[in-house]
Amino acid sequence: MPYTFIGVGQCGGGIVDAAFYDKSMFRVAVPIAINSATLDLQTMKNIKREYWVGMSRDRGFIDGAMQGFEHFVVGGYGKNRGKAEQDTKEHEDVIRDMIIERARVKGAEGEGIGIAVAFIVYGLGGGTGSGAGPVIAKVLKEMKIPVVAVVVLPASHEGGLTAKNAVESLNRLTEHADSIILVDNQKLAYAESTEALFQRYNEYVARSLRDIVVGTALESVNPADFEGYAPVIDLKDMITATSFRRGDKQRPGFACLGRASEKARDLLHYIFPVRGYKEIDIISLLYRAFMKLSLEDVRVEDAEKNLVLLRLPPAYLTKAGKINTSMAKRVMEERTRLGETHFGVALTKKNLATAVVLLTYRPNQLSRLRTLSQLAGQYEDVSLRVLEEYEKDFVTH
Ligand SMILES: Nc1nc2c(ncn2[C@@H]2O[C@H](COP(=O)(O)OP(=O)(O)OP(=O)(O)O)[C@@H](O)[C@H]2O)c(=O)[nH]1
Ligand SMILES: [Mg+2]
Repeated sequence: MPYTFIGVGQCGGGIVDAAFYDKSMFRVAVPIAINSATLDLQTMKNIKREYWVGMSRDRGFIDGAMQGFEHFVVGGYGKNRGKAEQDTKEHEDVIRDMIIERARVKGAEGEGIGIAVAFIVYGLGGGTGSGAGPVIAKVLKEMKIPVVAVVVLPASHEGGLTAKNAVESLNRLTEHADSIILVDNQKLAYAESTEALFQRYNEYVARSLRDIVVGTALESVNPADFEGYAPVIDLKDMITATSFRRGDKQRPGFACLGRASEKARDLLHYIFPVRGYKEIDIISLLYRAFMKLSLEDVRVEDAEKNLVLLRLPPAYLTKAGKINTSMAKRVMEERTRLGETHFGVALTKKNLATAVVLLTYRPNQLSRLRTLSQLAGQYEDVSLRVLEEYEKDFVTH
């Protein structure tokens, strides 16, 4: 099985659960939901018990199938990041074996561990995810598995402890992840009921990730079959687009994502499929994705690098003029400071044209990281290391 999606804690579990709503995800990836509270695991709709890993305060990691699971996995860490980190470190070997076991059972035999890329997903502000997440990223890296971290920034109003957890967790994660994709709860801060919006936000993030993973793995184009400009990209491109390499040093970039979609046929034509593919303005689709970035206070044109994956019904690539992919590429190229755009087209069987963009920044460009670092500093004497050290790390000798 090429990929694994590891959701840690309530937030991480929620996003991974939403990603596996589409069953085709199970064909390309193994889900793993790690949590210290059975109740949270039970709220998931698509990730069944066989994919659960419990965290018990006195027994470490426990397989979802174990007798008495509910009895041992209770309570959570209640925002105690340090304790969750410590417990994970103590039982590192167990979680490593569980990951290997799960990926191997589901994957092709004899292919080693068989994980081409691991996604680790969690909320930075809590205890379980923010404590265990970076340790699990380290375990994955030690197995030479590329790690894409999808992590959720707390909103500023969530307070000092939450910001401190986020800063400490990011400090550690930066050492191990290849790329860091930020989802910012500040985007929901002005809404009346944040909790109710979590699910919709999780679905938005999940759809974007799914487009990239399913689009590149299961529905990639064969450029020779199409008239239009339809380059193929894969998850390696995604990691290149969301990390920085200078000399022999590699550092995770800090990326955000955006997604927009549009019906490819209107309802009448869909019911009587004669012709009916309407023209899609791909540029406005891109602009709509830019309007819905997962991070507050960023400018599209400040991104160092970017990536876009368009998913289109095949008809759009055969009939000339339906979609101008070269123009879309130019729009992206005009919005990267390093002049590095990764542009890909994939197919979909759905009645939808979608654009997913990833925009990658250096940490110093992101005011949200500075705000959280300040908030954390007011709570305790901590700061976000990457804001001081990231650029230094890149000075070549
Ligand atoms: N976007 C989003 N954010 C969430 C969700 N659930 C929690 N959060 C945010 O994530 C942070 C808390 O993380 P949780 O995932 O609840 O904590 P945990 O990892 O379960 O850790 P514990 O403290 O042990 O419960 C807070 O900043 C919340 O705002 C969710 O479903 N979606
Ligand atoms: Mg929890």
